[in-house]
Amino acid sequence: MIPIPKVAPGAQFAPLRVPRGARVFVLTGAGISAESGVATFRDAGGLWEQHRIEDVATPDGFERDPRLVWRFYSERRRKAGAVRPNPAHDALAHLEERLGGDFFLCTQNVDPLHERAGSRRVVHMHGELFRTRCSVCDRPPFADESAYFDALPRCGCGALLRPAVVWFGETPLELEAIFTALSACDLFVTVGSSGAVYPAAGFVSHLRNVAGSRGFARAVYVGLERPENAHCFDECRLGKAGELLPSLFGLE
Ligand code: BV8
Ligand code: ZN
Repeated sequence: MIPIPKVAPGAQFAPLRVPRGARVFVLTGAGISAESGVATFRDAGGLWEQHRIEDVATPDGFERDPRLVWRFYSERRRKAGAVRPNPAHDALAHLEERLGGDFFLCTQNVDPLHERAGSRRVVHMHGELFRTRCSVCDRPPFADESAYFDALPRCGCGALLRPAVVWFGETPLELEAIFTALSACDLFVTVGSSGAVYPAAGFVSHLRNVAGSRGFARAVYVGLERPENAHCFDECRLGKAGELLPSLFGLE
C-alpha cells in the first residue's frame, strides 16, 4: 500500500530517530544551496539568457554553441566562487562526523558547498562546476576555476574542453555505488529538490521496491514546497533547509 505522506511545516515534526548503527542516505538538490545565494534551477531555469536549462545543459547545446554554454558555466563559476555554506551544509558535515561509514551523501548539485562545510565524502552524481574535462579524449577531468567568456579552451588533443558536469541525456556518475547504498539504507532523506529530474527523483521509489535487511527504509523530504515525487515519501517536512536541517536528526 502506498503510504499517505504527511505534508506539513517542518516545525510540526519530532527529530528523526537515528539509532546507533542505522544507515542514512541523504540526497541534496539545489534547494540546499539557495540560502547560500546559489540560484536554484527552477528560479534560474526559464530566465537564463532566454534559454531553458534543458537546452543549454545538453551535449547538443554544447555542439551547437559551445561559447554560449561556456558563458553559462563561467557565470556560475564566478558566482559560486564567493558563496559560503549555510547551516544545512554544516549539519550534514556534522552528521558525517557522527555516523562515519553509515552515512552516504549524494548531491545533484555541482557547487562545492558541501566540501566547503567540511563534508569529506560527497558523491557528485551530476559532476562538479569547478572541474573541466576534454569533450573527446579520456584525459581525466581536472580542477579548473577559470572562466571562459571569449576564447574557447582546448585540450592538448585539439578537441574542445567542457565543464565536467553531467548534462541532460548523459549518464549520471557513480550510479552503482549510489544504488548499493540506497538498497542498504534504513533512512533516506532528500533535501531541496523539486523531484523533476531522473534518475535522482526516482531514488525514493527504488526504496519502495527494495527492502533492506531491516525492512523498508523510511523516506523523508525536507524542502520549501511539496516536490513532484511527494507521494513516494513517508513525510514531507516543509521549510527552509538552513532552518530545519540543524535539528532534523535525533542521534542516539
Ligand atoms: C539520464 C548538472 C539516462 C548540470 C543537471 C522524460 C521523462 C522523464 C525523464 C526524462 C524525460 N526526458 C528526458 C529524461 C531524462 C532526464 C530528465 O529527467 N529530464 C527532466 C527535465 C524531465 N534526465 C537525464 O537526462 C539524466 N540522465 O537520464 O541518463 C540514464 C538514466 C538512468 C541510468 C543511466 C542512464 C541526467 C540529468 C542530469 C542533468 N544535469 N545538473 C548543471 O548543473 O548545469 S540537472 C539539474 O537540475 C540539477 O543537477 C538537478 O538534478 C536538477 C533539478 O534541480 P533540483 O536540484 O531539484 O532543483 P530545482 O530548482 O528543480 O528545485 C529546487 C527545490 O528546492 C525546489 O523544490 C524548491 O522548493 C526547493 N527550495 C528552494 N529554496 C529552498 C528549498 N528547499 C529548502 N530550503 C530552501 N531554502
Ligand atoms: Zn583531449
